[in-house]
Amino acid sequence: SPKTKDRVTEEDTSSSQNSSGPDTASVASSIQYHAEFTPLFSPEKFEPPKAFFATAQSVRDSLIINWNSTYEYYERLNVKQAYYLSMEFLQGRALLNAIGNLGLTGAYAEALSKLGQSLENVVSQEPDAALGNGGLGRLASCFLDSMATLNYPAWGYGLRYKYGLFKQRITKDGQEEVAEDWLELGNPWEIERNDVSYPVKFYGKIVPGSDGKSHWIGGEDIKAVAYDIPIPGYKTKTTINLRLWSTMVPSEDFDLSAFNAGDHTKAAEALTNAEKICYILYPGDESVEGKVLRLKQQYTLCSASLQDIIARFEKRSAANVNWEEFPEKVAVQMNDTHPTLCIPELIRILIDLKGLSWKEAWNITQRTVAYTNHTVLPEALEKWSFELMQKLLPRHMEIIEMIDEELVHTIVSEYGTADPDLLEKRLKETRILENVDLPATFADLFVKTKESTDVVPDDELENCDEEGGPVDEELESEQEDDVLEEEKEAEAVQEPPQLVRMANLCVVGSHAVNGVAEIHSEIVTNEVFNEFYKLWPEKFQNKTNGVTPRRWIRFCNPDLSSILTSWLGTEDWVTNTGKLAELRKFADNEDLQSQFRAAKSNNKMKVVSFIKEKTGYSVSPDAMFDIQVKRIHEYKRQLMNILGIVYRYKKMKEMSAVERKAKFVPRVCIFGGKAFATYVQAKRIVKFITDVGATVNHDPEIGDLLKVIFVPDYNVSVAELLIPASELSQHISTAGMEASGTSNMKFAMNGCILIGTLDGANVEIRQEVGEENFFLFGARAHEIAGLRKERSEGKFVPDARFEEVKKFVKSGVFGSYNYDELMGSLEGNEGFGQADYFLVGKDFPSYLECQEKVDEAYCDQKRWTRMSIMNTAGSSKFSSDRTIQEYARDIWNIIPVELP
Ligand code: 4GP
Repeated sequence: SPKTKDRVTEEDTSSSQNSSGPDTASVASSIQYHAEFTPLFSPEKFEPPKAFFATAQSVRDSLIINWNSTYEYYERLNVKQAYYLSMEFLQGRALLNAIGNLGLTGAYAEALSKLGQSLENVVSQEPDAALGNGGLGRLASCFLDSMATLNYPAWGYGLRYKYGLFKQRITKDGQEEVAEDWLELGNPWEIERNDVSYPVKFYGKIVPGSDGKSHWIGGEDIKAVAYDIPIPGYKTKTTINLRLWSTMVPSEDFDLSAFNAGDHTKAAEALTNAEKICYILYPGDESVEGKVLRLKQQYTLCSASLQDIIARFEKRSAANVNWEEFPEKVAVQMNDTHPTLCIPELIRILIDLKGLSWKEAWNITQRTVAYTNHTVLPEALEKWSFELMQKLLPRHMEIIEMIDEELVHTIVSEYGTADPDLLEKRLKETRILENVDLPATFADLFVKTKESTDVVPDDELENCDEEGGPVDEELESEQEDDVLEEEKEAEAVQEPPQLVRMANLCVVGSHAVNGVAEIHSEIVTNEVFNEFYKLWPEKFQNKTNGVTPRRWIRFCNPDLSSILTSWLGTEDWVTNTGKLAELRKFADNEDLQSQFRAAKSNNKMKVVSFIKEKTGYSVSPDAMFDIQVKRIHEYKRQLMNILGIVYRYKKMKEMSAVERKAKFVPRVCIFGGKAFATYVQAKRIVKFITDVGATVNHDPEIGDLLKVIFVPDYNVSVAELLIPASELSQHISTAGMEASGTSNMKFAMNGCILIGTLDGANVEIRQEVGEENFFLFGARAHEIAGLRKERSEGKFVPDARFEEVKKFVKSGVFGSYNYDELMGSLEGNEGFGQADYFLVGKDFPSYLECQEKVDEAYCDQKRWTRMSIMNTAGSSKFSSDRTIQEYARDIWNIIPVELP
């Protein structure tokens, strides 16, 4: 974790002091109280880890008071609430944010200093809560901050993973993953709610009951227990809840007799099966075991959250529960397709447990649920094995089949059967079930379809107890093994797999579907879900992402914050980023310019020491800080960035020292980001970047003219340190592939200039900050398909510079690692996959030319600083407050409720 030394300035601590809050003395005594009574640390000393824990617990006391008042008030008013369901919340650290939002930074800084500690040091003890991978998870966390700040009655629901996203170590072989035990010392922010738990069932079978309802019996039962994390809003009493579920086995299911008989392993099996659901985020799903586990995770999140939401609705309705009113009290937002099972789960509960009809349940569900799409990458649009789902969630599959049948019915009646080919194409695109026969009522629609997709009859149900009583226990415990066996066999036979398309289910079951930037929403309607869009255009919306200006300016960049407050004459910009636009009129003011430069330079100094500490490299604070930090992915094209650097290095080497100095602006090129553990090509890219760094950084001819740094273990806290220090940042995805991006917004807010393609939110950022303040290059989204075709047909004529750089890499300048496969991916050679699918070769020349313009602009510091100011001034649209207001107004239909 980064050093936070000097991050909380004098100005910062005094300006956010809340006059009505507790004073320094009472804060100090609360910290001391917790230090004394926390059983986690030895009593004698008050060392930083203990100081952090005691401080956090003392802050939590204040949060709980507000959190209880918020909850009671909502309960009393019985307001409509929105629930944001997400498999990921990338919260980062909470302490600085919490005391900042409470207006208690000053009081805590002083109290800690009286106790012999510095706030900076205490803050840096906190491990990042990394319950997410990247953009989608961090977005969820920004949204929570905005919901609370804007006083919206809204909650988050997620899973409490025992291990966060892995820690990344960089070794001579590249990336190494290490488990992140973020709960090792306990989590001072959470409140374990043993009184809030729900049963969750897997496997088993469905039997009709004498009451006419379907009963789901047998199978494996686990229990989901709530852990609550209070989320404070900025300068408001509103404190909302992030409820995370942890899984365990119900106590009555512990096999005491097996344990006493000495079969400890058998007795512990159920325990482990339940607990492992919440071990890690995204367990590898290449194996069938991994797939089962992921599906169990997703269902646990949906089932426990919906049971909880329904219990709250029933409690608030008291004696007269009117289910028709459910969508007027509840909005459920599915963050991507991971919580898709909300749809069949809500229907199941309403029909099987509450006695509603199919029609009523379907109508209520659709009015309640909405879906956000975060990616158009086909591999990320989840598809689950039909058979696996049928085994694991038999009732849900019945419901999904019914939804699919209704969909077929809708399409057939909408378009008729006059053009069977077109109809078939439409059904193929929209159906929830893939490679599955049409429902029986439509069996004769296309004879062709019927013949080619005969379903292998499932004999499993024949094994079930005919009477409908509980199935033999042994048989039950073998069900999981059966699934694994059958899946493995199916894989071996290579039949077209029968699949459930979760994204299609989301679109059909939701009343609103949104993309996360204008260009992405267009791709969603024109390409990804075009058939659905033609059917229900009114469902589709755009909600351009945003980020919270509290964490991403106010708290991470105190130097810039005080400049903004003094030039704008108010601190209101923290909640009303529209104010930032007023900065435009001072863009050429010399005083503002020199303050902007001084703040940047101070932030760069912190990064210089951080880099030294983490990598051992010394970099010059006078060089341009050029940063690309994000998940490592081929479409994000870190490869193009590093090849550009290699080209620069080669040119430098070909020149005399004098020429070099005259031609090139000194740069520190910083990379950071994690590669998914099984994504081999991404890991090669990490290795390549570190190899280039090892050569360039030790080249005495080059010195401070060029340094290449790979910052290990990029996470939220590292971002909070790097972004304020950035001067140029790279958002260079193949056009049409990055849904939005959110770091681009954080960089722009912090006065960094972007180099990028016309992709995702770059398009809107460029519009807002002005074309002249954005470095644009590369092919446009609408050209990509044609270019790929051209490329794969061998018609692409590579630029000489591209050929030159590849040859240089292959010559072995960067060590003995075999880069054939990495470089091969740019060629389309036999055996290396598709020909440069991400079009690095195509965009490389315009990228290099654009980088020359960057150097030129940087040489004129007045012009550069103006551009930097214009980026901060133009970033007002990208506050998550704006995004959340749009969701609240257009999708959730909720209004702010301010506590008295
Ligand atoms: C990400 C997208 O890749 C990114 O463009 C977007 O800004 C972010 O979601 C938030 O909307 N997607 C994911 C994912 O993180 O897992 O699909």
